[in-house]
Amino acid sequence: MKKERYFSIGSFVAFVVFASLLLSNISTTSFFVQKQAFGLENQPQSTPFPGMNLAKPIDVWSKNGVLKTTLVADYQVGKVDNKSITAELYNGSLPGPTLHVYPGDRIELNLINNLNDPTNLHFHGFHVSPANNSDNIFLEVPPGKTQHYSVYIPKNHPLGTDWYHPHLHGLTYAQVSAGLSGLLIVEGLQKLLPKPLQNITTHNFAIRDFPFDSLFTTTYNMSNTLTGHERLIVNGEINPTINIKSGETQLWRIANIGPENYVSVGLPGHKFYIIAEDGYPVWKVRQNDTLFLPSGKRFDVLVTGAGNETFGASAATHYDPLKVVNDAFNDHPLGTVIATMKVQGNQIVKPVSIIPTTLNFRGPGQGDLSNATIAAHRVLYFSSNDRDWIYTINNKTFNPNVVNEKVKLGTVEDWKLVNLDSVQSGNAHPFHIHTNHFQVMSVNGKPYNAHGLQDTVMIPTHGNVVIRIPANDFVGKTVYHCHLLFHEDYGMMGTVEWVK
Ligand SMILES: [Cu+2]
Repeated sequence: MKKERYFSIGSFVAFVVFASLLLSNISTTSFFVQKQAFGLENQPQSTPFPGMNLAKPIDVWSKNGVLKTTLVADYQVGKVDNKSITAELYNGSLPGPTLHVYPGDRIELNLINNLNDPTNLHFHGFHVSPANNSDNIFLEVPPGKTQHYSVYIPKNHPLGTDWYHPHLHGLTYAQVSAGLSGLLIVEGLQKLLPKPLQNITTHNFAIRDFPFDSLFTTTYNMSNTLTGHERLIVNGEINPTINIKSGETQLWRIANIGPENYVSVGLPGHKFYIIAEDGYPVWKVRQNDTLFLPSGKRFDVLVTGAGNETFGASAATHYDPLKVVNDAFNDHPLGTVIATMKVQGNQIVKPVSIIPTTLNFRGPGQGDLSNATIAAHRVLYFSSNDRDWIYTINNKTFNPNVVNEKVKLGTVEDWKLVNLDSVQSGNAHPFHIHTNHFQVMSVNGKPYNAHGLQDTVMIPTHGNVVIRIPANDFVGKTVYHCHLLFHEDYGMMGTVEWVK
């Protein structure tokens, strides 16, 4: 049954890289063909897949300090490209409902499992207890059962964009791929901005690949990008339109909530001002032309609609594509349009010239860890055997019954993450750890100028990253892992216990 095993992931990745290189030369043509195939010649307009009958996410807000809600994980049959697909969705929408909370709130959530397999829930980016029925990924919710989650969010919780998804070892890849993920926003980031920016319009960009070909769920192949069936979607749509006025500044929340794909995005003629990374406000605002998002990554950015002078148009409305650009990695052809910004040039807003350079945010712990006292140094070696599908950390596959690393509460540690995979393998591993955000100290031995803390970082192929992790506030056992969820399911995960 598993003849696809001969098609190793290494060679698959190599092929994708090769195919992407080819496609990068013909991106204009391929996009045109794509537009024709989807009947999108009269861009821009937001377009679900032809025949797709999946609902769009609704927004759920906390009230009086409590977010009370129910997530039902269930199958949903839909049609995409005239092919029937079976998605796995929360509450029937793709992505799942967008949950909004404030620091100090409590989440009271019922997860109803209507799937045929066990599942559970992880609150990615949350600085909360990993124990009991909080952000506990060791919980297993059997088919037909309901699990109640109570999550107490600290008053000084970081602000920004997080997300939720199943995290049951062995099934995470398949379940997230099939559609189970959604945004989880800790509100209040705008209040850190200068007054005129505190009520700006916000837009969410929940980016992921869809649909996931069921063939690949059963063969566990790396990706179905090769079928040409998979598309980058934003909030369940292909190429939605974002309205902005010339000179208007907006807050964009960009998140990669897919299971494994990389995406690098750019908005030609515009800058991204990063005010939060991985749901944590930066201490220094960084100005970027592009954003690189491996699976799990989030950026909260300020974007200002450029005036007509940038484009030489006369007081006209113009369209600027948010598109896949050449950066570290990409699984989609260069130039693929993710969303279209419609700039209304005839309604010029007086530009706000006060994009801040720093943010005043006091989160858990001490913030910038550059001068922290280091209590321990650890080294983790990441290694892939693509032929036999064995993915290890320190030569071991995941074992939920052991504790790999014990970290004392209140201390700060340096972890050197080493990727032993060859450059030819194409295996870069996005590292993610639960409960505490970390600071990147160096990449391949070069000091890294961190602008804030993060919870997801790429370990380059045949390279290394040193991260500095503070153990704040919570005790309990949780995990760190590669966020290519395929690698995670096949072993590239370890346990960490935060201890008193
Ligand atoms: Cu990996």
